Amino acid sequence: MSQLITLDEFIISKQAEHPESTGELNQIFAAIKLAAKVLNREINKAGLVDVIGSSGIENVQGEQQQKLDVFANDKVKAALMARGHVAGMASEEEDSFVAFEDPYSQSGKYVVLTDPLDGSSNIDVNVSIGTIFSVYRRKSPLNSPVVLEDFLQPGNQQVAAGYVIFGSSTMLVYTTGSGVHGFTYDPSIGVFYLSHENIRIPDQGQIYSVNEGNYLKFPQGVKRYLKYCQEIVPEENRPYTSRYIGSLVADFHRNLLKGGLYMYPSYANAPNGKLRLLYECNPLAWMAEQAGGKATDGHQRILDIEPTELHQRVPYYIGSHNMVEKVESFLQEFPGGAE
Ligand code: P6P
Repeated sequence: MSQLITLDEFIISKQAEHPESTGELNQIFAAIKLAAKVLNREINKAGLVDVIGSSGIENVQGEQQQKLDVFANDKVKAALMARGHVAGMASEEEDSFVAFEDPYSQSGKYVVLTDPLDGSSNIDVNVSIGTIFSVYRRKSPLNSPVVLEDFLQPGNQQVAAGYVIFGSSTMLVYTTGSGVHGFTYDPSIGVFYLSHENIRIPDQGQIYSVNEGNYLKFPQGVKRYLKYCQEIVPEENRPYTSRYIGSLVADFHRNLLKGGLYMYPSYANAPNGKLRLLYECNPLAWMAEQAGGKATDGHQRILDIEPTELHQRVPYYIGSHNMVEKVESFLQEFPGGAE
């Protein structure tokens, strides 16, 4: 019989392992948890109310903002502003970072970066989507507005990272550097219960996730790796299985639990791939490493990349340790671009 441990109780119990932490992170998690509950309610009735479809606005990424994108961004922002420990936020849906102006927030030690609703193009077709978050200590002095440098920190400086996945059930999965832990939401009483303590990603998996529609544009190493995955080698459990949901959070979550590799390579008209370093790649990369996996841009550790722009993109290979190393070996052996 598994115990009933709530997210709050678990975080407090973990705090005992980090006496230096002052409970402020709890407040940030409380904000994320609240936003997750509000989003869960809206997403679960999306077909019944006017929150489906495009807002008619193009975001800084050049992508059509979905109505729920805007709703999610506003709710995450409002929840974070209300708690004071967060001095500012950067979001996929905001052109620049948002400095929280009230004095209480300006005394906050942390900044939060977020993709408030990843995979939003799937909203209208009822496919899993997610919220990704990444927390840093600010570098600028307390009691002053945050500055861009507070957000342009390498992923190895994160103090907390995680995601909420709105799928067949709603889960919050996070790390603060002491492993990766998953909590499942019980909407009947509005509580997240510990359901996946200390998640470990298998070193080797048999699932690869990539948009093979881009195959002809991929670098040679990726093409060779995909052929490797498709070879019939029963003793190595090949061919692998191809699974691509089109929601990074959903593909990552399945690969985290079962083992697998997610790839978004660079290609001709996307020299840095599609995914954003600060609020998509870094948080999931830390979680992958905390669970025993790996995340690179094909050549270097994602968490060591020094950011230069808020919305910069990077090629992305994340998942089971041995699978990331395998695709890296193909990229090294066949360095050519698309032919
Ligand atoms: P494509 C969603 O827009 C996203 O950022 C990820 O969640 C997803 O894995 C990827 O883009 C899908 O991109 O180009 O394959 O449709």
